[in-house]
Amino acid sequence: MRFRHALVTACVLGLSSASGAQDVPAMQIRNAWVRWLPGNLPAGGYVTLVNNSDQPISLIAASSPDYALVSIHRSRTTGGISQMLPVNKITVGAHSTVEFAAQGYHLMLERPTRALRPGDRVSVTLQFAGSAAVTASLAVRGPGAGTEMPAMPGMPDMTH
Ligand SMILES: [Cu+2]
Repeated sequence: MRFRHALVTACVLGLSSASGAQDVPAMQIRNAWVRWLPGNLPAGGYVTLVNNSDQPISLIAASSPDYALVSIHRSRTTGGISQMLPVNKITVGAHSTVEFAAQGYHLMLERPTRALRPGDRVSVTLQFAGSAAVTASLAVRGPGAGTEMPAMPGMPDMTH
């Protein structure tokens, strides 16, 4: 029993040092932005989740005062057909990072509650299991922002 108690204490200490003593939050949000599309089309939201703690942390929900509907999606391309599927959670391993991307995880932001355009900022609150919610400010960018144009290393140099 004594051994078991010691283990629990160690866990609690580990958690608090990750978020308290060093002043580093357990979960940090970086590179937060939205690809705005015209005509009230759903916008894709992208963030990088940085887990500084010793435990896995799962993103389980997202909400925003700027969109009536926010969901967590994953894009998948199978047999040349791209589709988006809702995701229940995204688990970020201890001391790991998950980067959202057009061909991967994204937030689906629908029904904006105010007129938005590139240059604005929107606010999204991310709920985590076992960790405090984090509100991030996302930069609204134009439709062409962040498109993942593959580098073409095989292209011959056309200049002579
Ligand atoms: Cu989507």
